[in-house]
Amino acid sequence: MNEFEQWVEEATAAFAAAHAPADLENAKARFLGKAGRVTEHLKALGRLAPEEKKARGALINAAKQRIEAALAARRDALAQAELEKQLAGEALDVTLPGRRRGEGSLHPITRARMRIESIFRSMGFDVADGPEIETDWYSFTALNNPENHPARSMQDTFYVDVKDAEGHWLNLRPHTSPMQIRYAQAHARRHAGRGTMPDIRVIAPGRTYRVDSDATHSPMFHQVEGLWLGEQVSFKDLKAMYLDFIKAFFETDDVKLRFRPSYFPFTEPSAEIDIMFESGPLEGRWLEVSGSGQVHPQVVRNMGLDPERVIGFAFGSGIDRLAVLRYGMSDLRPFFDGDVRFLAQFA
Ligand code: 2NL
Repeated sequence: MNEFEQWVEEATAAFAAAHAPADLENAKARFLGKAGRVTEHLKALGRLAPEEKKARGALINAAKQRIEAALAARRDALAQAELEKQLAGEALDVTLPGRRRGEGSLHPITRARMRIESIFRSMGFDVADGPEIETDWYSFTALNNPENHPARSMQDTFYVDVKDAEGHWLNLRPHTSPMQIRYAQAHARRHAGRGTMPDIRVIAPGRTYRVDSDATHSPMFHQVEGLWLGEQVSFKDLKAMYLDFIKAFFETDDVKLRFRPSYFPFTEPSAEIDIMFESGPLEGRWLEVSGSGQVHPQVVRNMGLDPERVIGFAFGSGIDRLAVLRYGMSDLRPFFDGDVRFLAQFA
């Protein structure tokens, strides 16, 4: 191996040993830089005779070109390696499954309420809405509750630290009846002074509050009340209508209904409504599902209507209780615990 081949060999080895661009530039300087080996020898040519200078110069230049070619090849190799490293770091595995966002769902009580609303709408009932913080008159007086009735006590009803125009504490409505009183009043005003008035057919679903808390009572619960008033509305309408509702809600015709005498200040006579399934998991047991009764004449009067002309019934059922029965639960508390593992089962 001659002197020049030796240079090329050494330079190629030095370039191969460089793994970073800076190392490569240092290696380059040792051969091609101002004080590098090739440059030193080119400078030394000046001291030679013309003949010798030409011959040796050609050999040095040939070696220089080969070293430059080796340098360029190594630069390309390092750049390519760097690019591949970068691409590997950014690689996407397009076969991985996507990250799903949970979709959420309606609360089972909301679903039960919406079911109840659509069943009653299909039977010609309107759906009322109204405030959860009520006045003493709408929650109690309009409903014929005497001044000393226990429902008015702090033991039974939640009060708000604000007084109404008559100087009574506002309350968290203990039933949804106030919405029906407001609805009936508006209906009476709209048809005042006319000979006839269309029947009032309305349900009032929503949150209600009582000082009560155990396996079957929550301080916040949901009620649906219904009201049907007209000139010829009787208990047989209530029985047929309520049985149709139960059949639609529980999706079965295998169910019986019975009335049991009861007492409420706002109805007279009053009755509990029991149902019994004749098949399925709840078969053979009478289940209490609602209070009901013929609306008390004083309550009809408080609605702005004439009890001599208008008669009818009202009922009040617990939405939570209906949902507990429909979903086969033994306890209503899971509805209010907010545990998504329970709630997701209804999605
Ligand atoms: C119960 C009792 C009942 C009513 C609610 C009512 C509403 C108006 C007038 C007359 Cl505006 N009555 N509602 C009537 C009877 C019973 O509910 O213990 N429900 C769970």
